[in-house]
Amino acid sequence: ELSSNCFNYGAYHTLEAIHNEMDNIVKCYPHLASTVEIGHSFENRSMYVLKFSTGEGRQRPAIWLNAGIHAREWISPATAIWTAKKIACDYGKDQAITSILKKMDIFLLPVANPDGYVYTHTHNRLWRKTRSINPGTTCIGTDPNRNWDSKFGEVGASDNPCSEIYHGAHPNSEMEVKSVADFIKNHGKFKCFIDLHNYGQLVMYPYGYTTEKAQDADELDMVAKNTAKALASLSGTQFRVGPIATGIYRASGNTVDWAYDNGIKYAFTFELRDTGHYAFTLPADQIIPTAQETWLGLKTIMEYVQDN
Ligand code: ING
Ligand code: ZN
Repeated sequence: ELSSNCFNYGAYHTLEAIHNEMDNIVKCYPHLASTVEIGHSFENRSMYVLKFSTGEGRQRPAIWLNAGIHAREWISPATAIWTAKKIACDYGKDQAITSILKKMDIFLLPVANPDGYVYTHTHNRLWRKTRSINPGTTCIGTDPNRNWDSKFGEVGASDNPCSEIYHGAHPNSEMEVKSVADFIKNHGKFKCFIDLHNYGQLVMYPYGYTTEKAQDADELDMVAKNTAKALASLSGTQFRVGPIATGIYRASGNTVDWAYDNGIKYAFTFELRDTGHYAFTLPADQIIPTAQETWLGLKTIMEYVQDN
């Protein structure tokens, strides 16, 4: 409906504009979408989630779509908010998403690191971490993709607060990470977790903390290959597929390793466009093409998950 029409999905937006558009989507699709505030950031901003559900009352199995955990990766929240609108518009029209939402709920967190995201708009476009204070140093922030309670503080994370991959004082030291972890644990029925980053054009699955094969690696690899095929089908964008540790580098305490080790078998990380030319400052004219191809990949995973 009309209230949503003025949001330009082909532009990058402030946190406030994204949260506002989430409210607009709920207003337009009140029987499908609602918002949930799962917590607050270090600087007291809302951890604001869109929930898509067609089931009344009882808790369905669910999918978590995570975006914007790294502040500078603007294509991730932009893809996420486009995806939210797509889910809302296509429900009841597109067979795949309609059938997914008959069985499962979808939770989407467009900006998982709101303080960092705001900082990239106001101070430093290439900020990555949270904005929490580290006692004993002037260096600010923790890498929220090293702060999860899964092989915390091991390989591919730093104990130096000044590092871009600082793992934080302890697992879940970042309120942003703890909010998501607590929500998912309390819910108890998440079957799928997808974390959106850029850049690199990769579809990856656990583990990041070790080069040893995950128990479900063969199945996850098959799903990831089908996902990459779907992603490429729109305009030929090529995605490589593999476990995190060998696909990119080893990284402990990361989001999807935590999800996988907590019983969420279908745990994937996408590195969206590009392969390094524009890198984190992907031009806005690539937002919609990126979101459109990513949607085909996301649907591939979600359709597989609903049947398994
Ligand atoms: N890359 C990821 C990073 O956190 C990654 C790679 C993804 C590591 C998933 C572990 C798990 O370093 C970017 N671009 O952030
Ligand atoms: Zn990232």
